[in-house]
Amino acid sequence: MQYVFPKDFIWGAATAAYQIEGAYREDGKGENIWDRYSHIPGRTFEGHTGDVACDHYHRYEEDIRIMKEIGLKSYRFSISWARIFHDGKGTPNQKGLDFYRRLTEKLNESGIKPAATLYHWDLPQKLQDLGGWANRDTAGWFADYAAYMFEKLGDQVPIWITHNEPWVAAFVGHWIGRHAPGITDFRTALQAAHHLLLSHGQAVRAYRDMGCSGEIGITLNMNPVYPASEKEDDKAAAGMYDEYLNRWFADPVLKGSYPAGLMAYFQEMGLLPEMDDGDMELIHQPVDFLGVNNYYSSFIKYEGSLWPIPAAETMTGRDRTQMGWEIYPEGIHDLLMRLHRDYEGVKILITENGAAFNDIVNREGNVEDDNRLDYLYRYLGQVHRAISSGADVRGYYAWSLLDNFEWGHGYSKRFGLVYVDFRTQQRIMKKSAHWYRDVIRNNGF
Ligand code: JJW
Repeated sequence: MQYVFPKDFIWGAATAAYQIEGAYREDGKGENIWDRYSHIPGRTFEGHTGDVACDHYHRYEEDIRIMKEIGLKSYRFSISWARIFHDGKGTPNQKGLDFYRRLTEKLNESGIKPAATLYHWDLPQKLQDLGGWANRDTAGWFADYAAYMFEKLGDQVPIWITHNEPWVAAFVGHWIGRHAPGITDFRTALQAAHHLLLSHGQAVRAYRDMGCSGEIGITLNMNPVYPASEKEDDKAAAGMYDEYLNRWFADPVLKGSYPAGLMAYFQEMGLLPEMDDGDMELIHQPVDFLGVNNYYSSFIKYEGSLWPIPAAETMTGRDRTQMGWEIYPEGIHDLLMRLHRDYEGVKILITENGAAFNDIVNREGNVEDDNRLDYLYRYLGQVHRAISSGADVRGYYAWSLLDNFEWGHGYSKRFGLVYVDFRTQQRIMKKSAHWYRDVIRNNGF
């Protein structure tokens, strides 16, 4: 074996509630912003929605059997807030909670550590009607929901993640407008970003105050950022883009401040969000780990006209996945080393990495996804290289366990280790899943 991983390395796979569960109005679940958004004509690929998705709500036992077959040590999933609180707050819904009790008890019986994400983009619609993440009160409602989950599920869940990719929730949801709630206002996005961070801090504080014994962190989408050329303009644009994409969330959580360059720039443009004294202190609580989602790298060129960030991603001619994301395995190594250096030995869980490809079921009923296997092989090789150089990486979750609802792309992008036939709900372990099983068994490859 070329790559042997540390003892007790956490081998996992990840999913999210809206992307797999279906059962969108069963057992007292309330409407959330993705239910609303996906039903608006033109918002998603061919009008796809998460109404049924992988029907995991009803098929979770079969899915856990597949996880056992792969040999997963841990399974990362998310909790649908509107299943627990129909309106986001108020009276809890016992049936919703029961589902996550059944799921996590079964996982533990199967020797699979549950890792629960509290917010994976599916805000209860009733809270959106009150202003959503642009409303400061939403942070408090999130903390109340989080505390309720810690109380009811704390005995089953050893790993908690407050938020998944708040950058995407804030900026793709409120500025680019390609995700729910589909708002296109930069100031709103920056305010939402601040409240997402604040809600993280409040939830972590609740976790500590309740004396919970597990670990808690936050998951950020991060790309290593490189200038597209040696030109000074491109270097400056890359620095700015890095502050925007990576540091806008990582610095407050891990250092207690927004990055200075972009802070000054937003101030000059009159875009700074409203914040209270003490917010930063609350956001800057010790976390037990940083969750990192990485798929690709950003090669940045200066783009004078692109408001408000005059920097744009460019292509470098490398092979791409079906998402159009270039395959650059060295990027994850560079990212991990950078985090290790700039956030002084931070403990990292890679909470997502993976690739979408146009899989087909062959005449023998198999899915021979060599392209995905190759992607995982090369990225994991670079993760190993970073660990060998000192990065404190404790685990790796492949995105995703199952093919699922890829947001605006609907079911047209398959990220799964396991193929899902969305007409019959048949599951087929792809070649990559069989390979991953061997990797887990051997703790390396
Ligand atoms: C959208 C960029 C405009 C998911 C996006 C940027 C602007 C054309 C995969 N991670 O399904 C989406 N994923 O739920 C979480 N990572 O807009 C999990 N990043 O587009 C996976 C990035 C992403 C994105 C999606």
